[in-house]
Amino acid sequence: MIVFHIDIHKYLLGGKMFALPTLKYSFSAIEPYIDAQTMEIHYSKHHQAYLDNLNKALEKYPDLQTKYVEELLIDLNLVPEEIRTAVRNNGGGYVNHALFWEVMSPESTKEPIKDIKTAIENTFGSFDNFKQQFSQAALNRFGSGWAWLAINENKQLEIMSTANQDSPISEGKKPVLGLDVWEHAYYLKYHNRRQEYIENWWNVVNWEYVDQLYNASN
Ligand code: MN3
Repeated sequence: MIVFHIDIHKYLLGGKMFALPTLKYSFSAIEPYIDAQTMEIHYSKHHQAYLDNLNKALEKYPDLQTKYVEELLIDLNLVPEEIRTAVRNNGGGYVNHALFWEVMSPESTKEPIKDIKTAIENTFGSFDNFKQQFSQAALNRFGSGWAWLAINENKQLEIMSTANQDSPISEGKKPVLGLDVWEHAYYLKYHNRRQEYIENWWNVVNWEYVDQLYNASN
């Protein structure tokens, strides 16, 4: 029995087509770290496009529309071959971004709190060590992709990175924190300076939410 994330699978609206999750803060709320124009384009154009293309791919498959997106991603071999790549890219893009908006907040505590704080310290020695390793994973991702903190098969925290819109879910892991390092996530403000984007991003991490997700997934 697979236990899904509470806050991702709510985006599936009772057997209807998938919908764009509500952004809980304004486009300018996490400035100056992420600028309003980037947020607006990222959410209303990029995320919308992943959603539209996911829905389009599933048009001929009403039985798949009633599943959680995570169920489609967890074993892509069960998805019909003709839409497998579309579901991998757009289903992945859909859930990755749904998570990304949630793990950011204008009211960041700046540092981990509660259980996720303890878990990070136990696994990585300190928050600073973790931050360094995670940032390196984000920096080293060649081309487009994501850096993740995920819970692995042994219920251990693990830093990982995926290419394109591949989800850790497809590798049997449960993401609790993700950083989008596609150029569309930072280029307007940071141009080619991915490292600066990554450093600044730590100021907006919603550790309250990451802690909830950690507890719900563990
Ligand atoms: Mn993106």
